[in-house]
Amino acid sequence: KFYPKKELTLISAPFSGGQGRDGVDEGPRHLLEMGLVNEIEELGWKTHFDGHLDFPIPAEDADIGKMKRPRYVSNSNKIVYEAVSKAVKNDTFPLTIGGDHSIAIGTVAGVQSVYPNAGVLWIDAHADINTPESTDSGNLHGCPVSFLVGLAKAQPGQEDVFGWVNDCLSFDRLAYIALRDLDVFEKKIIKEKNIIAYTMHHVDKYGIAKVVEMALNRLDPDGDRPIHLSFDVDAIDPIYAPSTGTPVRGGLTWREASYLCEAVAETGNLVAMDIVECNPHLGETEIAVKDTIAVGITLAKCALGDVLL
Ligand code: B3U
Ligand code: MN
Ligand code: MN
Repeated sequence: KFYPKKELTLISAPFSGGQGRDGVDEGPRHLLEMGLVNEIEELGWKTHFDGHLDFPIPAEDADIGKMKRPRYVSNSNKIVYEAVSKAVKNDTFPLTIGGDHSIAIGTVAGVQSVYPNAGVLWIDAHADINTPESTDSGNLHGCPVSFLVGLAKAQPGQEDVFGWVNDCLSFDRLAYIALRDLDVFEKKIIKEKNIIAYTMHHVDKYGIAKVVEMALNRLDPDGDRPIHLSFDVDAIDPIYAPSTGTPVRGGLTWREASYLCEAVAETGNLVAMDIVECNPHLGETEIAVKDTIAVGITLAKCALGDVLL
């Protein structure tokens, strides 16, 4: 239904300003070097790639409240937003590779600008829904969802650097899978707003196939909504994807993660995908890094129809 021409725009967002660890901005280069484009093209997707996005560092970027590097994160996300919305408008599937998960402010807002009823499947160990007030770390990769759903509001007298994001996503068009490391505020808001959320407890209880089915049924009851898959590799167990900034034990297996992407591909409604938080500086061994990058490539392939006959 979507993208009948099977054309894809690869958007490289080598951005690490949403958290404190160097290296996550090297994720895209490693994904490319390991053959991402080739693998995608072998699945029949004509792939456009214009090079890595460039994110200028602002001369002045003092904290705003607890937020670290707010202008850098906001300005960079405007660039991601433009690239993603342009790709969708050109009838090409935007595959955005990060970079840390703060770049999903731009990817989700960009997809929503063209498909304002799209649902977002957020696959992550974390809910990334802290507000600028609730965050303990001040890292904006823990906050992107709060901007998208309109929970984050500039305080009186504060510079409103994220004002442009404009609550583009409603709570009922967001679904989480693989959660297992939530802050107190995040748990509270998920319950209060009745957000669709499947934790690893649900994956254990029902199995991944049932969980994906339930999540999709609630996110897209009539089966006609465009779906944006935002995949944080820390959703996957660190046994398989160790090279990431905030690994949490007890995550998805390689097959569960692959199945999830395949099942979303099967709906025919997938319109965009993000793969974020691969940090090649963080592997204990070269094999650990390679495994993590290989997982990223596998997720993209599964979501783009590999394994479906
Ligand atoms: N919830 C914590 C930890 C965290 C969120 N996202 C990641 N880590 N990757 C925070 O900093 O907001
Ligand atoms: Mn995340
Ligand atoms: Mn995460």
